[in-house]
Amino acid sequence: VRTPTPEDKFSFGLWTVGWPARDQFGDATRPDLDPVESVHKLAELGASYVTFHDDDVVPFGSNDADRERILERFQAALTETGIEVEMVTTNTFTHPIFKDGAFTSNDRRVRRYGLRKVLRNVDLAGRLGAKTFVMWGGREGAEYDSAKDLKAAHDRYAEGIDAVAGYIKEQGYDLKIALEPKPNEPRGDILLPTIGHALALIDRLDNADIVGLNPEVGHEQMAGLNYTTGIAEALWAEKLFHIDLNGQKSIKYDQDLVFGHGDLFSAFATVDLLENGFPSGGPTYDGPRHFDYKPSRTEHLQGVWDSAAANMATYILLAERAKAFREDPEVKAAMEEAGVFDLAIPTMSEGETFADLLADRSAYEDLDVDAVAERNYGFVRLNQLALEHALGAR
Ligand code: GLT
Ligand code: MN
Ligand code: MN
Ligand code: MN
Repeated sequence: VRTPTPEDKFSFGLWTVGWPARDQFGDATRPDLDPVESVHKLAELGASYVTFHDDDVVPFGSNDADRERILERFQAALTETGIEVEMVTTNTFTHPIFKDGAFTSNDRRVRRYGLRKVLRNVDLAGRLGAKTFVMWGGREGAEYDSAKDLKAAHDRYAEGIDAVAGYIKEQGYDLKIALEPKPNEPRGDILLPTIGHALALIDRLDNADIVGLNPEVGHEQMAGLNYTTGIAEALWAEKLFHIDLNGQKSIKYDQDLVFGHGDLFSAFATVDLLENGFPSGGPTYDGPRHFDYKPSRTEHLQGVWDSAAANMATYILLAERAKAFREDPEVKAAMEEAGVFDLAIPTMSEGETFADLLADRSAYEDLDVDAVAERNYGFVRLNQLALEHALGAR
């Protein structure tokens, strides 16, 4: 596999490689990593960007002087390596104050504290030149349906997001918000569980223009959904502001595996869409290829860096295979036969009235329904061509 270049736009959350592998059932299996060391190591491996939560770099509760000193040292590492911060996010889930959520906690004191913590980090995002501000509301939810006024919860969620967006505009930052859906874990049920739910809420915001999505592969798959279809809808709605790539094997706890180490063939389709776009054109994603995974608990530091490199290698391989797939004349012919390009033709002609449609006997009265029904679409053959390309057999 070739080595990554800046054109690949690879990006890593500092909380990914920095996870000391403490889980629900067991203690940490690795030492804490110094974010400065992570920046250097990721730069060596070929990444171009890092992302982080406030608390990943500056320990929760640090005073202003300590915070400034830590940030200056961190910024020196960025300058030294050329690594840029493309996205910043806020941790509103670890400290016990957030046990009932931040923007949707039943306790107004928590909501106001959460908003302040987020705004503080929006300022940091502005200072570091980040383009995206991710909001993953992992604690915004409940275990019990009786625990929340769910109408009020959606009001408060929308209020909080609109407030952050309004602040960004007031300060004049070149920053967009990307909401990250997840169906459950750590809460029993999380608000905005999927891409579709989040899109529906965004539509009703006052500041919808700067609010979009950061969909994560595993989070959609935890809900049994197709990630590629999900990000396709976000692209179509011009709301795919950022992505979290990783791996997940079916509906179970959030695995955060290396990209491609879950549903590999689905990962192929995702990369094909990201790299090559829709078959008949349309909005494309040209933002960072951001990995949000966890190096497995069995791995020590060598395994951390091996797994970071594995995300990028897998993406590069799939991008090469997806390019070959789209360029193959046999594939183009199979897509043609399958009607893939015909779907881009509007169903009613330009300027056609309902009267015209109703008068078109060929569309209904004279249509040989049984003959049309006999069409062979050839989707299986097309899928096999995709699989053979994905496996490098063509
Ligand atoms: C947390 C979560 C991730 C999100 C991070 C951004 S926080 O690690 O599990 O999926 O992307 O807030
Ligand atoms: Mn996850
Ligand atoms: Mn995660
Ligand atoms: Mn994520």
